[in-house]
Amino acid sequence: QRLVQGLRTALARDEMILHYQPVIDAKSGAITGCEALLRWQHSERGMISPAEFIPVAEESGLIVPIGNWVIEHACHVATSWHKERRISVNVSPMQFSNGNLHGHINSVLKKTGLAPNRLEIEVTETVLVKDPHVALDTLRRIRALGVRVALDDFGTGYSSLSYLRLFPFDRIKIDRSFVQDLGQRQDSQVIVHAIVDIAAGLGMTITAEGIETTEQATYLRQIGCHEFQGFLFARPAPANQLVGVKEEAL
Ligand code: G
Ligand code: G
Ligand code: MN
Ligand code: NA
Repeated sequence: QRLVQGLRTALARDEMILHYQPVIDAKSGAITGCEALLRWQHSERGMISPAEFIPVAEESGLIVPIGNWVIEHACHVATSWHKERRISVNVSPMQFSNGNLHGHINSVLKKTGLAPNRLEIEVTETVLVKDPHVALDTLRRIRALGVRVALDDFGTGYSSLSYLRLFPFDRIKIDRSFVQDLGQRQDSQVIVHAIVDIAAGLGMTITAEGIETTEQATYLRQIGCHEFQGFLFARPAPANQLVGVKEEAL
């Protein structure tokens, strides 16, 4: 496939870039961190979405070197930010099974000097499905470094609640499909409220993602959601174009 060929040389050609989307405190509106989101600027096809090329990178195994680059680049950029701001990085299941994820993170932290507690790894529960023992061992080692671990896209998988018992996540991110239904569907309101109560009861921080309306933000704040992320506040942007959060959104 042509995409695979292009992916093989994308890093060497400097075609991979990271955009950053701010995450804000639900009460104060202060930026608490940013999520790094990978973009591929293809020489002929222009910007290709990760939704298109991440699956190809996973099938071909190229996600391991690309994912390693994402971690190193994101940590390097974050060292120039405000000392309180966190950088969140998405990690694919294959990075757990192939390659030495824990060792790579450790060496990147040493090399960049980023405080471990400013790095957060976002995993989806698919990481835990494939090989739970290997994944849990790696997650524990990463967490032992002082790095935070978040469960991404929460609510979209199969047995989400059992994963909350299996591993002590620092944060859960409520999937945007729930957030976007909040105005239309009362069942989504009930489910999101329950997720927030469970996660808070377990001592986890809750981030809602995909917030696009003030009504969604108001409801989420009211039920005790801690942090917000979404187009309402800020879109993903290159590091040098990161601007403040839209005041009128708060
Ligand atoms: O940014 P966007 O909405 O286009 O991202 C689409 C999907 O790609 C999301 O599920 C997101 O988690 C994933 N994604 C974005 N950047 C990365 C990355 O650096 N690594 C991995 N594994 N997935 C990513
Ligand atoms: O799977 P993950 O949660 O990592 O995906 C993050 C993706 O969500 C990114 O591709 C980002 O562009 C997208 N995103 C962020 N905020 C919003 C939003 O408010 N609305 C929509 N539709 N997508 C969003
Ligand atoms: Mn994510
Ligand atoms: Na998500």
